[in-house]
Amino acid sequence: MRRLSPAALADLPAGTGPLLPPQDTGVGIVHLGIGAFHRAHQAVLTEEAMAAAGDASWGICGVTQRSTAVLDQLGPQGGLYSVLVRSAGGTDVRVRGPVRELLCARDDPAAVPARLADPRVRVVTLTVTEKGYRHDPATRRLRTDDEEVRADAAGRPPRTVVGQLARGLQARCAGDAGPVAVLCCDNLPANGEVLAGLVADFCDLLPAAEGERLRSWIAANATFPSSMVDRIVPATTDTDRAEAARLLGVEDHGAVVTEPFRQWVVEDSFAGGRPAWEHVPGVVLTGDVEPYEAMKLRMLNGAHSAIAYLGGLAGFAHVADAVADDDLAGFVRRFWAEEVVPTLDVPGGFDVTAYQHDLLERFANPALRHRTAQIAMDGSQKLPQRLLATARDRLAAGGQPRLTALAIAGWARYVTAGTAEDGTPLAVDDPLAAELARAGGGAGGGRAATEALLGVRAVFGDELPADPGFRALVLEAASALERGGVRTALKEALA
Ligand code: CS2
Repeated sequence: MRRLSPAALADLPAGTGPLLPPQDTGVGIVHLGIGAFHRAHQAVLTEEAMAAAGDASWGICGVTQRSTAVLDQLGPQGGLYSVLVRSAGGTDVRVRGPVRELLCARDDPAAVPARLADPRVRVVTLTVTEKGYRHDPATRRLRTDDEEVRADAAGRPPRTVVGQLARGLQARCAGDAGPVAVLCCDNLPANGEVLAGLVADFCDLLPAAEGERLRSWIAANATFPSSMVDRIVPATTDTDRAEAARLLGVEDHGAVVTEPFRQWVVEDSFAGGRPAWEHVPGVVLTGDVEPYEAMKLRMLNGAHSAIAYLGGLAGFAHVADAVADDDLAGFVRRFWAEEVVPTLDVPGGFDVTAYQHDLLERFANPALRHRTAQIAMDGSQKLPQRLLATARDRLAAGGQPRLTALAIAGWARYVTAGTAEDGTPLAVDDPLAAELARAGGGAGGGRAATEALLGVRAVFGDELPADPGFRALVLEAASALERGGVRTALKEALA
């Protein structure tokens, strides 16, 4: 079968082509971390904004950090790829064309700061996952003892994300390339502010005068808006690519799969202008993203992680199957209503009851095939903002966050037990895997392993594990998991 390419666009089925002629689209955005999530979320919404406003100057130069897979997928296709939007009712497909250039940072590290210094580039977006920032999840500061960070600060062409940004901003300063906004789109609370802090931490590693010059250029010329991003995007499989080919009549190596829902709440603070996202359904431009961020991270992502660990241990490979289980669905409903919602400062006019109902429906989407193992990845980087923040706030308010504690104990068991309850091996894919194994790996996933993991400061910090109430709840849940597995622990926690 013929492969998707600019030349093949003329033969696509009606209504499935890009909204703008790709060849007329100029690059105004550099995106760091061009994986499936970016292609199904910001890239789509940006293409729609360009089409709505008739402004084709916000095309995207996509940077992949290490993997050349995206280059192999999209390069020969002239940056084109299709988005399959799946629901119980069927699949909608459309080829998207906002990605105009591709770069691999590993193969050409000097090219990234150079690209960031183009005056036509006015927005830099990022989806590099939590671990990509090389920060300490508990303190949210740059790990300035990280060898790669130090090597970047010493002056080599940068290989870390924060190094790339800092060197790119330095190159903009040197070339007088004008103001720019750096827009973090990862699942971290106050993500813009945190990223600005990481760049400032990097400046501290530079020779004093150089660091100072960059800091003052940034203060005058760069903004770091926060944003909350939401769209479920499971990893693409061969079956998905086969479906894309069937629907389009061409082979697409870069296809991505997602759900109908999409949301992007963006702090409207763009030093160098921005795409007209206000025209796009699903985008909210606001002065304060924080309430939305906390809500989404604690509700959606918190429940996702709970389902990944407890569901994964109980042998559920997919989210939709896990929430079809009455005990797990009951757990999720009560986790939200009794423990998460009371910690939220719900945005004005927002219906948090409807939100819970809709979230459970999204999780139950039978067509998405979202793997629990995919969500389980990098738990050390996800736990603080998804589960620990809820536990901390509930305890401070005098509550007993038993269900949150069970999810945390589920994580500890998942990363130390070796196998699920049916004997299937559980892989631990986490930047702190070695440290987690050192701390609790020999203990077979039981209460002792959980107790040992509470000492991992990068995840738990100092205060929470010292709180006797927190320890008691987590260890009680760990004992229940050890005694009778997920089923028993759920029943006890819900009793
Ligand atoms: C998921 C998220 O993999 C994960 O950790 O919880 O990717 C989730 O699907 C998105 O944040 C939804 O917006």
